[in-house]
Amino acid sequence: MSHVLPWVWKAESKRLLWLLGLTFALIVTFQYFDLPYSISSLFSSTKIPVSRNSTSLIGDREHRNSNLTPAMAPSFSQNNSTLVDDSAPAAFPPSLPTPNSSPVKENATAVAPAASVEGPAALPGLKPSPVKDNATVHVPSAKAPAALPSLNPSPVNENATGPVASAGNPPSLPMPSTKKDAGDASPVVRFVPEVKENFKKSDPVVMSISEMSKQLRQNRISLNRIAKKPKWVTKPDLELLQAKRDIENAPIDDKDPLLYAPLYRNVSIFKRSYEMMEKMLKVYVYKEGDKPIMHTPKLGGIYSSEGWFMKLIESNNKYVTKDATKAHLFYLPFSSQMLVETLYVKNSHSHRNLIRYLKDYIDFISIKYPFWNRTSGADHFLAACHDWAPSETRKHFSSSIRALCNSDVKEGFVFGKDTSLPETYVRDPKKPLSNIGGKSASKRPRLAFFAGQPDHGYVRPILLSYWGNNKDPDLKIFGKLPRSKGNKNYLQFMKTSKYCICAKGYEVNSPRVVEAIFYDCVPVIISDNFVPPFFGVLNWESFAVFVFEKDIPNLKKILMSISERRYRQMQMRVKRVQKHFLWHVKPEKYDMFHMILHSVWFNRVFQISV
Ligand SMILES: *[C@@H]1O[C@H](CO)[C@@H](O)[C@H](O)[C@H]1NC(C)=O
Ligand SMILES: *[C@@H]1O[C@H](CO)[C@@H](O)[C@H](O)[C@H]1NC(C)=O
Ligand SMILES: *[C@@H]1O[C@H](CO)[C@@H](O)[C@H](O)[C@H]1NC(C)=O
Ligand SMILES: *[C@@H]1O[C@H](CO)[C@@H](O)[C@H](O)[C@H]1NC(C)=O
Ligand SMILES: *[C@@H]1O[C@H](CO)[C@@H](O)[C@H](O)[C@H]1NC(C)=O
Ligand SMILES: *[C@@H]1O[C@H](CO)[C@@H](O)[C@H](O)[C@H]1NC(C)=O
Ligand SMILES: *[C@@H]1O[C@H](CO)[C@@H](O)[C@H](O)[C@H]1NC(C)=O
Ligand SMILES: CC(=O)N[C@H]1CO[C@H](CO)[C@@H](O)[C@@H]1O
Repeated sequence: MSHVLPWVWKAESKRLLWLLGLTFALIVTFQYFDLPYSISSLFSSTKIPVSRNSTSLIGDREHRNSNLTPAMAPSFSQNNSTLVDDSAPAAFPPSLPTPNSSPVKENATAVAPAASVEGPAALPGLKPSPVKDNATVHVPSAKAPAALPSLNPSPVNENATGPVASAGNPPSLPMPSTKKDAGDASPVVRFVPEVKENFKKSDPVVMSISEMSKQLRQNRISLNRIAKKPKWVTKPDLELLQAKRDIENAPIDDKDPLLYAPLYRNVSIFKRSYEMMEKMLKVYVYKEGDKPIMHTPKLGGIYSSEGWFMKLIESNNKYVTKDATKAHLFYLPFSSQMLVETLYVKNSHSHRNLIRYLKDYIDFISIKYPFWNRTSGADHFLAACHDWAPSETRKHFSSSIRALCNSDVKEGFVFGKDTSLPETYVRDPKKPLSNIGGKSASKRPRLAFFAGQPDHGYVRPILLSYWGNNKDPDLKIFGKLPRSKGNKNYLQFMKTSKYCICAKGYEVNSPRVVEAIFYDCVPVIISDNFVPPFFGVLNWESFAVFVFEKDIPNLKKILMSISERRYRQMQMRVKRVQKHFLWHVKPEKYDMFHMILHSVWFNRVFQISV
C-alpha cells in the first residue's frame, strides 16, 4: 500500500490514515448508491437485478427526502478525503416500487448511511460490517486483457449482499491526475476524480439499444402518469397539452425531402413536433447568476456543446421570451465546465461545493420567482457537457430536464426526461464547419479506424490489446497518433475509413460520435449503456453500428459481416443525418441547436400533465 500512497506514510499522520479509512468506507457507500451496476462489476458476483428497471425511472419524492441525506453529507474535513458527492443519496436507485426490488437494495439503504453516521465506529477493517457477512468477495484483476472474462455476465450469487473490501486488498487509490482526451488525442484537460474511475469496470448488465427504446416507450407513459401536477395550471401548460395531442395525431408525412424517414423513429411525429416547436415554443432564460459559472459560454474544445447552446439561446429572439408567464421552458444558463474550472479544488476529489453552488442558485431563483416551485423544476432545463454533470445535477435537478453529454444509463439518465447532448469537439469556434465531409463510400480503403488516449477507461486497453499495433492491416487502431499539423493524420483517417470506432474513454460519451458523422464515416460505438444523442427521435441503428464491449474480440468479424450494400446505405444515411450535428453561427433549421432545443421540448411535451 505504501507505494500507492507514499504521501500518507510521509505525513505519518494518524488523522490521515483515519480519513483514508473513512474515505474508503465512503467510497464503498457512495459506489453502492451511486453506481448500482458498477458495484456489481467490482464485486462481480454481486448482481443487482433491480437496477435496470429502477435507474431509468423517476424516484418518488419521499425516497429522495428521506433521512438518508444528512447521513450522506458528512461534516468532517473534506481535505484530501475523496470523491464525496452529496448527490449520492439521490443516486440511490430512484425507483417506483417495483416487484424486482431485491433484498440487496434494502440492505444497502439500511446499512450504508449508518456506516457514515457512525464514522469511526464503522471503520475498523474498512468494512461496513453489517453487509459483509455472507458476501462473496471478488475483486477483478486490474489488468485490461485479463479483465475481459468479467465482461461476460456472471451468474448471480444470491448470497452476495453488498460491497466488501477484500481483506488487506482495498482497491488502490490512484494518485490524482487530470484527464486528457479529445477526438484527436490532443491535450485537452478533463478533470475527473480518478478514485471513482478506478471503480468503473465493465459491467455485466448492459442495456442494448432496443432495450433503451423499450424503456423510453415505457417511460413516455409512466413518467406522464406519475408526474407531479403543477401547483397551478398556466396557459403554456394548456398549450403544451394541445401540442401533445397534435403530435400524437400527426398526419403521416414521410415524404419531406429534408427529412429522410429511415433516420427517425417516426418521421411524421418528429416533423409535427418540430413544427409545433417552431410555432409556439417560448423559453425564459434566467438573467440571474454571476459570471463565469453562469452566462459564460465556451465555444471551443470538447465540452463546447453546452457553450454553443448557451450562446445561441441567450442571443436568440425567436424562442426566448422576456415574459416568463408565457414560457413553456426555463433555461438555467450555467456551464458545467466553468463550474469545475472555477470551483473545483484541485485534488480534492470533492464535488460538494459544486453541487452546493447549483443548489444555492436554485434556492435563489425559487425564492425570487414562483416558477421553480410551481413544477418543482419540471419545466426547467440545463445543458451540460462536463463528465461530472450527471452527478452534480442528479439530486437537485431530479425533476428537471437535463441535456447531458455523459448520458449513461448507469449514472441516473432518465429516459423520457433527460436528453442526450451531443459532445462536439470544436477546434475553431469561428469556423465550426471547417474540414467537413469525407471520401465517398467507394473511396474508403480502410475498414476501421480509431485513435485516442490508450489508457482512458477500461475499454481502450482491451481494444488495443486485440487490434492495436497493426495486428490486422484492415483495422487501424492506434493509441496516440503522432502529432501532425492541423491533425491531418487524424482527419485523413476519419475521411478515408469505412467505419470510425468510437470507443468510450473514462465516460460513455466521446466526441468521436459526432466527429465520425461530421466526416461522413459510419460510427461504430463501443460504449455499453451510452444513450446516443437525440435518442428520442433518431433511429440510431439505421446509420450506426453498436458493438458491445464484450464483443471487441469479434470486432472485425462483426464489421465484415455487414454487406457492402448495407454499408453504403448506412454511409448515405450518415450524410443525411449530418445536418442535425452541425453548429452554425446563425442557427439553421434542423441543426444542432434546434435539435437540442427540440429534444428538451419533446420531452416536456410528453411529460406534461395538468
Ligand atoms: C423489470 O421489471 C419488470 C416487471 O415490472 C420485469 O418483468 C422485468 O424482468 C424487470 N427487468 C429487469 C431487468 O429486472
Ligand atoms: C482544507 O485545506 C485548505 C487548504 O488547502 C484549508 O484552508 C482548509 O482549512 C482545510 N479545511 C479543513 C476542514 O481542514
Ligand atoms: C492533500 O494532499 C496533497 C498531496 O496530494 C498534499 O500536498 C496536501 O498537503 C494535502 N492537504 C491536506 C490538507 O492534507
Ligand atoms: C448471513 O450470515 C449470518 C451469520 O453470519 C446468518 O445469520 C444469515 O442467515 C446469513 N444470511 C444469508 C442470506 O445467508
Ligand atoms: C448461499 O446460499 C445457499 C442457498 O441459498 C446456501 O446453501 C449457501 O450456504 C449460501 N452460502 C453462503 C456463503 O452463505
Ligand atoms: C408515426 O406516428 C403516427 C402518429 O402517431 C402514426 O399514425 C404512424 O403509424 C406512425 N408511423 C410509424 C411508422 O410508426
Ligand atoms: C419555494 O419553496 C421554497 C422552499 O419550499 C421556499 O423557501 C420559497 O419561498 C418558495 N418560493 C416562493 C416564491 O414562494
Ligand atoms: C432489509 C434487510 O435487512 N434485508 C436483508 C439483509 O440481508 C440479511 C442477510 O444478510 C437478510 O437477513 C435481510 O433480510
